[in-house]
Order: sequence, then C-alpha cells, then structure tokens
Amino acid sequence: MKKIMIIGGDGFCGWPTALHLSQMGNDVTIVDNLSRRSIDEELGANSLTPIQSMETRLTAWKEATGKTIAFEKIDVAVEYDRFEALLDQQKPDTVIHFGEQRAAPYSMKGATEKRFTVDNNIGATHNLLAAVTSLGIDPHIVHLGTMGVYGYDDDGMEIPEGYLKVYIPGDEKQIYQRDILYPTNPGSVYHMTKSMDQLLFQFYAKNDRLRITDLHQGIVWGTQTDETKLDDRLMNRFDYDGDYGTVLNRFLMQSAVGHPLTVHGTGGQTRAFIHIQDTVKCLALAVMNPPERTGKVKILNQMTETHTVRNLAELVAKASGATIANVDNPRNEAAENGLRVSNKTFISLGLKPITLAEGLLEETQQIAQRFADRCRMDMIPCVSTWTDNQAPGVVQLD
Ligand code: NAD
Ligand code: USQ
Repeated sequence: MKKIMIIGGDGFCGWPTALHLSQMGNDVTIVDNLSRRSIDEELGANSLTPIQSMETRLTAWKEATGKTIAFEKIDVAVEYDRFEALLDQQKPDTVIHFGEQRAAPYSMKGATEKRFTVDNNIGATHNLLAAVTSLGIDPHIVHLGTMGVYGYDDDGMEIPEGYLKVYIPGDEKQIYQRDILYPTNPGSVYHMTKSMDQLLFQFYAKNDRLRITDLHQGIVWGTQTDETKLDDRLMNRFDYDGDYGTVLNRFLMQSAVGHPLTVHGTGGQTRAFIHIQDTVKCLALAVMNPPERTGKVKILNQMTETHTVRNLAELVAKASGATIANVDNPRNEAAENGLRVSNKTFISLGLKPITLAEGLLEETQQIAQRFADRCRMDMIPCVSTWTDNQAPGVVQLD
C-alpha cells in the first residue's frame, strides 16, 4: 500500500485515477482548488454528465466500497504554505500532478487566460518541486504532460519517449553523441507550459536527485471507468464545449444531439488518443514502477492509437448517421500531418489498450445519448482563435 497525493483529483483524469488507486488499497488524498468547476461557471459551460460535489462523491465512494479518500481544497499555485504543510504532514510515497489548466483553446482566448495558464501551471509545478526539496522528503512525482510538446512533423520518424539521440559532427572527423530532451514545438500557450514544466523537472532531477516520471499523454476520450460505474454519484465529467471538449468526445456528443461534426479545416490533423480507462491503468503502472535515482526524468508516451480528425469524424458518422461539416480552423496548426509514436514502455509493462472500435458504441449509447438533453447548443462552437485574423469554428445551422 502506498500513500498517494493526487493534485487535480477532482478533474476528468484525476477523479477516476483517485478511485482506481483507492480501490487497489492505496491511501489516497485529493488536493484540488476546484478551479475547473469555477471555469465552467465563468464560461457558462457544464459537463454533459451530471457531476456531484466532492463531498457527495467521497460519501458515495465510501458507501460503494467501504474505502475512504481524503480531500483538501488548496490552490497549489498560490497557497504555498498550506500546501507545504500538508506535504510535510503526509510525507506521501507518490504525488501525482494533474493540477493544471489544460485546455489549449482556453489558453489562447486572450491575455487574461494566457497569463492565468502560465501562472497557474508553472506555479503549481514549481511549488511542488520547491516544497519537496525544501522539506527534504522523497516522493516519486508523476506528472501528466502532453504529446503536444513534441509538435507535429511529417517525415514518418517515430517519436521516441522523451529523449532524442543526436550525432553532431565535430572537428577532425570526430562525431559527438548526445541524448537530449526532444526539442519542443508546442502549438498553444497551454502546450507551451508543458514544455516549460519539462525543464523544471529536468533541473530538479539533476540538482536534487528527485525521482520524476513525466507522462506525455495523448487526447483522452471516453468517460467512465470500472470504478466510476459503481454508482451514478461517482460519474466522471464529460467536457463538450468549444474550449474544454476534446475532439472525439465532442463528435460523440454532436452526433447524439443532431449537430454536424465540426471538423477543423480538412481534418488532416493526426493526433494520439487513449481511453480514460487506459489512462487510469497507465497511472497505476507508473506509480508501481518508479524510476531509479538517476538524475534523469523518466518520460513515457501515454497513448494507444493515432487517427486523423477526418477519420474520427467518418467513424462516428458511419456509426450514427451524423453529417460532417468542415469549418474554418480557429487554430494555427498544420492542415495535414502524420504521426508515429513509440509507446513501448507501457506495452512492455502489460497495458492492453481499449481501441476505438471496441469503445465507441458503449460511449455513444451510455453517455452521449443518455445525457444529450443536458447539452447547451450555444456552447458547442470553438470561438477561441489563435490569432485575431482567424474565423471561429462555427457551423451555420439552418
Ligand atoms: P481537468 O481540468 O479536468 O482537471 C484538472 C484538475 O486540476 C481540476 O480539477 C482543477 O480544478 C485542478 N487544478 C488546476 N489548477 C490547480 C491548482 N493550481 N491547484 C489545485 N488544483 C488545480 O483536466 P484533465 O483533463 O483531468 O487533465 C489532467 C492533466 O492531464 C492535465 O495536466 C492535462 O494537461 C493532462 N492531459 C489531459 C488530457 C486530456 O485529454 N484530458 C490529455 C493529455 C494530458
Ligand atoms: N478539432 C476539430 N474539431 C473540434 C475540436 C477539435 O477538428 O470540434 C481538432 C483540433 O483543431 C486539433 C485536434 O482536433 O487539431 C485535437 O483537438 P483537441 O481539442 O481534441 O485536443 P488538444 O487541443 O490537443 O488538447 C487535448 C487536451 C490537452 C492535452 C492534449 C493532448 O485538452 O489537455 O494535452 O489533448 S495532445 O493533443 O496529444 O497534445
């Protein structure tokens, strides 16, 4: 049994991870400032699924399993002293860090959101690292990074797990070799904060010999996991609005409410995907396999398949009869790209991925159709644009 602190444990990935690790017999404490719920209020958005307050969630978990999860409402980026005191009191074996502003469109809305995303994400990550070193405690830190730090090139090279071997020609026929952090090429202010997180981790792993695992995760789809299905009060959130909704869950919801599938541009963007049930399994594998104290961050690619946006829309349209609308792309990104990714570590640790082909139907029927009447149609368009001269991703409905 491990003592595990989960920062951001009220969120889409954090909540089912907290339940899974608790179910496995670990002693779990959630730390969250509930800012994701406040941003929903600010935007006038909502989760498609009805989600309960943290108090009700934890009571339901106790009733369903007899297990207790603790909760502390702390802003890790701002309330440093309270956070440090909690770490000192708990001395966790593992800290999982999900606690960041994670929507690329939200991070590009304007100066307020750009500054908030940088201050919140870098502040939270650095406060964690500073507190751990100042207290002299030794938790394994597991951070949720993103595939988006690599950028999207299109020459067919497989993206390695975090590091790139480079050979540099020197003088006198000498070749130098370096293992460098893969050069980052973020596509939004949000993705840029994850690139900056990488440098913070690299420094503290080298200087203070912290044990850190950084998980470069692809786009998560799906809603429920084995544990969130135990009781309706444990249901996970499902974001569908133009800022926080991720592409596949948006398409599933759009098909359920009769909205055309909003493909940005040609839909030739290839992205990496993972089902939420596999996210939770990967987190458990990462927690159970901490790195040695090598002075180097352990970086794993947490994704299971790649698809183009166009291909996803076609799959969903075929299964549901939905129509596809190619809208102006509100983002500044390549219209077409390929993507090959190594995920060999999680596969070697025993991950058996859920594929889109298996999970799509269940997700459509049990979530998107069941809660379709909670959808606020005016929240669907992607109105946040990357530059001032771009058009939003709006479908003209009859
Ligand atoms: P989410 O917004 O649903 O959850 C994040 C949680 O962190 C929220 O509950 C929020 O209230 C909390 N939080 C944010 N800032 C905080 C702070 N300063 N102090 C305390 N709590 C704070 O996001 P998610 O989808 O669960 O993503 C979790 C992590 O995984 C993020 O770091 C994200 O970048 C990464 N990730 C997500 C996806 C995805 O598709 N959802 C894909 C790749 C990586
Ligand atoms: N897209 C559409 N139509 C839509 C919404 C999105 O075509 O209605 C397109 C976007 O233009 C983009 C792609 O789908 O090309 C993915 O967009 P997304 O919103 O699903 O994903 P993204 O912005 O990359 O962010 C999400 C999470 C983020 C995480 C990232 C993983 O919100 O936290 O880091 O996925 S990754 O993409 O691998 O970097």
